[in-house]
Amino acid sequence: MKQIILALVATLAIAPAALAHSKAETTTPANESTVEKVEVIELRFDDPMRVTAITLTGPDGDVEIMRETGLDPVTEFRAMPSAIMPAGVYSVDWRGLSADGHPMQGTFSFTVAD
Ligand SMILES: [Cu+2]
Repeated sequence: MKQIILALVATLAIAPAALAHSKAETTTPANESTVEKVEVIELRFDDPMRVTAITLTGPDGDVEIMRETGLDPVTEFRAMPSAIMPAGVYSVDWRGLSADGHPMQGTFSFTVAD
């Protein structure tokens, strides 16, 4: 029994190395960009990502966003701000599970112009 467990542990330890974890390739708005307004927030991944949490923080604190993408792994995640976003600097923080099972997180920021 102990040998079986050790073999299983070895398999689990090696398997993720064969697959690279997914990462965010590009976002909308683009990182460090300045935009007139924000109609959609998109994250594009090189491999499917299950986005488990996402927050949008602006000059007045957290902005509520509505997910269009559910909890399925996707290469393109979409959400919409639920209110007009006043001018200022915003950041998006997300967490997710990569296709290889690794927990991932990322952040990007942009400016909404006056
Ligand atoms: Cu990984």
